[in-house]
Amino acid sequence: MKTNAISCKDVTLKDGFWKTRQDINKNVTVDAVYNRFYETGRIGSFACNWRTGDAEDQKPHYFWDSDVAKWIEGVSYILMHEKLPEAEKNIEWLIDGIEKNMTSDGYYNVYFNIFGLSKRFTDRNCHELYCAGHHFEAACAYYNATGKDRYLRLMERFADLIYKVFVEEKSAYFVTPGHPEIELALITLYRTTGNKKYLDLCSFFVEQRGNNEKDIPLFNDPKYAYDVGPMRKAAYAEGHSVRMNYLMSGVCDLAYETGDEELFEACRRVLKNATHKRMYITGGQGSTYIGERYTSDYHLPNKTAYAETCASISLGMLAHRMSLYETNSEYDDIVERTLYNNTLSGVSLEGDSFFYENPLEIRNEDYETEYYDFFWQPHYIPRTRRKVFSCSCCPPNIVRLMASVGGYIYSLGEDTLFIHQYIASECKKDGVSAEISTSFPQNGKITVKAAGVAKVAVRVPYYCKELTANLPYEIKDGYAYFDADKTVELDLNLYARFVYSNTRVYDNVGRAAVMYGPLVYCAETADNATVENFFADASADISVGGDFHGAPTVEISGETQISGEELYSEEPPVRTPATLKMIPYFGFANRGEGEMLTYIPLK
Ligand code: FUB
Ligand code: ZN
Repeated sequence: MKTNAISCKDVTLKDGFWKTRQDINKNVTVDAVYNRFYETGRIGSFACNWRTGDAEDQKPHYFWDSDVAKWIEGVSYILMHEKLPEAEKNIEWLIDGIEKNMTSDGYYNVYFNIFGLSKRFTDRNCHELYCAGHHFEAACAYYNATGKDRYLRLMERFADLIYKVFVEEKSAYFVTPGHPEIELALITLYRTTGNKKYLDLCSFFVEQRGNNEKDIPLFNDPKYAYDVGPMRKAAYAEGHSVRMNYLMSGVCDLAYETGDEELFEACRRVLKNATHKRMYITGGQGSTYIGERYTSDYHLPNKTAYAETCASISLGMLAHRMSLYETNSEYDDIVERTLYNNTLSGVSLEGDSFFYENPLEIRNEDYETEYYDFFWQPHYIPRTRRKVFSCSCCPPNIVRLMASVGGYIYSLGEDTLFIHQYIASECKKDGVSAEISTSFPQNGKITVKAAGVAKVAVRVPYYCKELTANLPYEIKDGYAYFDADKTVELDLNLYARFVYSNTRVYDNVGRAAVMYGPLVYCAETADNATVENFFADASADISVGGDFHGAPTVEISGETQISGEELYSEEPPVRTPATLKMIPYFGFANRGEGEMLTYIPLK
């Protein structure tokens, strides 16, 4: 059953786990990202006045538009609720740059406007349509927040040009974008303007992908940007993870608007492969930095996990869209897994530094090895977060995700309000109002009040073995349906548990992860003398307590096993009973460089 989205504009977060993070995003991250983008030339590039001889490190890159547009989009979601005069002034300056430099036929890209408009739309891997898409998303968000339509009108001109070049003239050197994203953005543009041309353009890009003679597969690999065949037949999560998630989000939006069940079935197949065979327990995706891509089923190495922050954010975007197309708690479980783990770990607790890659294990020795094979250098992930990256897609993605998290909580069916995520908040839309009060994920107690609907349907997460409720309910598609005339009081009865991987995940054989509700845990040397030689007793109780930035810490029991000095010995290691303290994975690497372990060896 399809339900209607309730956007973050109609939702206000109340004090709690996510409100704290939204405040950090607003008070710290927004400026931190802007300032780094200013220093690195990204902001200034919108004036399109870089010339040979100017500072090389300020020279525009062909996807800088996307970085800044994502920042504008994120700020716009905040502007839906409150004023940020300085940021709004900066956005107006950026729009001035777009307006002044947009060509008479409606083209804008900070790289091509400077380095050669004659080269526009000639290289499929130059991200022009990806950048355009991020501008469309930002322009719609800014318009929806402020009512100011200058940016939106400029982007309509750009979209009209793209339609003319790609659909009517067919004059571009390629047919579909090397980096998808524009597909989902065109649906947003269609929804915002009501212009069906943008829906048609999205449909054109989706139907043509893997289905035309002109597109040359990127890096000679048809899987890389999903050129394997018609999207309608898509069955596997292949290639570059972020590209795939954005693409399938666009496909899902298109299916939603057109009711195209065959297209949606492709989303089901791809999501199933992605999340049942190719996803880290943290919701991370893309097992290797080579191509930032999926590898093969069950190949999920811990230390070299790429698990890009953008990949988990975009996986959440896809799963949320799918949950609007059909009610199925599994989709929202995926959203929740990404949000509380691989996405949150992408930003420091203070909000000013970022992980691009999110490993599941850090061992100091890997970073201290002096010998590197000349031809094969292992890729180990930075142990601390960075302020900015040369390819800085993740930080502004954090800004917009944090600012729009309210949009993942509710949706509206015919007579039913759906609660997808347990986030303390209030919503008001079309005569319907609701309020969620909770300290989740500290515990599973949740109160829901709703008015203006007959029923309220709350997701029963996969880890809830026993749902306690003050009122009778019926379960359907993973949701508990209650009459909405009374306040619903729930307890998901959260508990800490060991979670075992499929034994085909080679790294995790003989190990287990620890979870509490949606939270994955990790052990760090900041809390433990060593994390290396601990072997957990999975039959012992896990103690839950304390508070780590709004979530509990846990302690597991087991033993340490320490050998003597010999490299080899017939003496078994000495075993000593011990405990291991673990914190939520999202908080790792906030206390300096140290070792970290997510999958714990078992006794
Ligand atoms: O290529 C643009 C963005 O940078 C992608 O979405 C990320 O994966 C990173 O490659
Ligand atoms: Zn990224």
